[in-house]
Amino acid sequence: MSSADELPTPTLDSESAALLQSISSHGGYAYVRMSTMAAAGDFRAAEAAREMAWEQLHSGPWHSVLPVWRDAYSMACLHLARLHFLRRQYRDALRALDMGLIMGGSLLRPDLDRAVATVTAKAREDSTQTENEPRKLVEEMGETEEVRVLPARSLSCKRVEKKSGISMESFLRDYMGKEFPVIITDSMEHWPARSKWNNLDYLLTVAGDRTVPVEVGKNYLCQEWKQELITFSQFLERIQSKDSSSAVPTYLAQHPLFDQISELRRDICVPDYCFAGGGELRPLNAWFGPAGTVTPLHHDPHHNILAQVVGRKYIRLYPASLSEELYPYSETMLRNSSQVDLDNIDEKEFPKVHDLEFLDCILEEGEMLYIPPKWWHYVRSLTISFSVSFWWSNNENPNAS
Ligand SMILES: O=C(O)CCC(=O)C(=O)O
Repeated sequence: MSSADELPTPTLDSESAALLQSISSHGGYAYVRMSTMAAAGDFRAAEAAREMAWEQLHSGPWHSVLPVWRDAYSMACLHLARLHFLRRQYRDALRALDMGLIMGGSLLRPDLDRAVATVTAKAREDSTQTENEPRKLVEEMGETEEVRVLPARSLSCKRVEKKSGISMESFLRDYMGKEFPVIITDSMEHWPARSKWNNLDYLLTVAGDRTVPVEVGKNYLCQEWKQELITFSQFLERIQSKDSSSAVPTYLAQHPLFDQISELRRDICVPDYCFAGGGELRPLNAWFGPAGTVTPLHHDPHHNILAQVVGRKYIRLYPASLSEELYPYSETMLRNSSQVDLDNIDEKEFPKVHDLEFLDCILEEGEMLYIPPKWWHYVRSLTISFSVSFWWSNNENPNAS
């Protein structure tokens, strides 16, 4: 075996003894035994160790899981990935590494990231290149049929203003300072993502074998809604299939995809506007799905720039001052969501909603929408759509969550 067959894991090598000791002190003797055998090359033991850590992660509410078990989970994923890599099972290796990145702790994250880069490079080296015409994710878009399925009164009130060439000064004074929405039309031309993300082959090459969490169902307020872990290529297949705009879309929503897949992160640029006011940038989120995904009416505590990279979306906004009339849920977890289903308003139960004034828009490819903190927003994709949200907190209120 040459060193080229090995996945380097320097953090694991230096932290392993201390981590195993800590796991022992929390009663994880069986895990320690399996993990030690895995480190010596025992594949079954690696699977067993990962299973044991997985059980610990699911033994109670997520916030009460001991951090040491998250690191134990990453450790087992690294062992498994290493053994898959030796057998040239690159997809399996990537799956194990992604599970470690998504579910594991922070201690071994540098090793997981490094291993992803090594496995990806090796897999590409081994695969044969084809030079066909690039396949587009979204074809040329005209007026789409989905415009007909917009909520009642859509596009009948005031539209969000579209502006080009907004200076930082004007953004601060006229929009962020006044907490008023605006669409910026010309700030994304230089993003590599603008040309790359509509190319199916590019997406498959950089991310096809990576595992990502997706949401399946009408939206997160519905009972039948669930989350799944699938590969990016399975996800792309699903969103392209003819019935993808049916009642159960698959949505890669509010996921920090760019922390996980660095090649996609390199395709985007943080808009300068996000640094206006000296606040702190939050993790960037991806919103990628077929036509017909709906993010129901809700608000967030942060400033937000929602950048539309591929496809188009309908967005409706109500100011924070109308919260009372939008019937927020009373449960703590859902207090930022409205009970009103804009696609099917129950006027008897929610009589105040119908006549409320709102702002709305169709956010086109290459445009960015500024959504001020606490503004209610409803979002529906009209085509296959890939957006990125940039949240940042105010200087005065960095801990808002
Ligand atoms: O694009 C979406 O579906 C929702 C985006 C959103 O809610 C946000 O950026 O806060």
